[in-house]
Amino acid sequence: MTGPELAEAGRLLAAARRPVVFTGAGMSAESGVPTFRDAQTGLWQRYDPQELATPAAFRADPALVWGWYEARRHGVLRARPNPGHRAVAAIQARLPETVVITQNVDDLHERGGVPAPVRLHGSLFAPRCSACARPASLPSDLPPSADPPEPHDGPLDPPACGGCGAPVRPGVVWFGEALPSAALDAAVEAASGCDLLLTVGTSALVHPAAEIPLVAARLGAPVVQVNPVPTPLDAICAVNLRGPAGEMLPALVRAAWPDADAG
Ligand code: BV8
Ligand code: ZN
Repeated sequence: MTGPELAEAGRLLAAARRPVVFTGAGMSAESGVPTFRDAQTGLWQRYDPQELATPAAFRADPALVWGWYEARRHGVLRARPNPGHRAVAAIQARLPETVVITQNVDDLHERGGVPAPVRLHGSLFAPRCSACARPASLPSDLPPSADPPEPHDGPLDPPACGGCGAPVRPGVVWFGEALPSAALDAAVEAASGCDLLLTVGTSALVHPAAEIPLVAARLGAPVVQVNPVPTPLDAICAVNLRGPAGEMLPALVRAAWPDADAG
């Protein structure tokens, strides 16, 4: 994609001082991390992610749900940030007031150069006790230097809490659970004060996260969307860049700052 859309989006980015970059699963698709909409693989094909990602599912079958998250965590360990993640880091390097807000539970923004994204839905790398919330250490797969562990594909008993002995759970926000208030407050504050919101790779169907771009639009900030397909956000966007994040974001950085290294 070249042409007017990219030029216009580049102009908006070059003019911004306090942009927000809001990301969803599509941001990590080109790193090989399946999106929520993508079909599940292996054993997990039989399960609807929205059913597995609930407190009820964990209560009913902790080993099934823990196994699913360990399979996803191993998948992320084998993944690498893509040029899209690095372009987001390049934007933040150029505009230090940039706030990156993600719905993703992978750690690819951090590995791609964004040290502290606002995490609305938690992380695969922050397990805690399901009873006393005591932080738990990650199962010692292998030392970081070694090759990532073989893909895990099946139920796995969660470790017991070192404090109270209850099952450890993944540090993610499940459906029906409240978002961490500090993260949600930081996201709403950033969206309320931004002068551009870039929404990347989200279907904007999960709430309250999906309201963040609306907050920015309601307060007059231009919204630019990167997604290969239309979403409910199309109508509020000044520009829709129809393509994959790994290609569109580096192109956008080059359009905004022709001299820039897009990361
Ligand atoms: C709550 C962590 C109450 C776990 C996740 C209002 C209206 C309707 C429903 C609700 C509402 N308010 C609340 C609800 C219920 C529910 C909800 O939103 N349901 C929806 C599904 C209808 N929300 C909740 O339950 C929330 N909690 O409301 O609690 C409460 C309040 C106070 C006190 C007590 C309780 C909690 C929601 C969080 C759930 N956890 N993740 C885990 O990961 O396992 S959500 C999870 O799904 C992800 O984090 C993400 O947010 C979402 C998936 O969405 P996307 O990231 O957008 O990904 P998706 O696959 O959908 O789309 C990918 C997109 O990328 C596509 O558009 C595709 O075209 C595009 N794409 C593909 N490839 C590329 C690409 N784009 C660019 N480049 C590419 N290469
Ligand atoms: Zn405990």
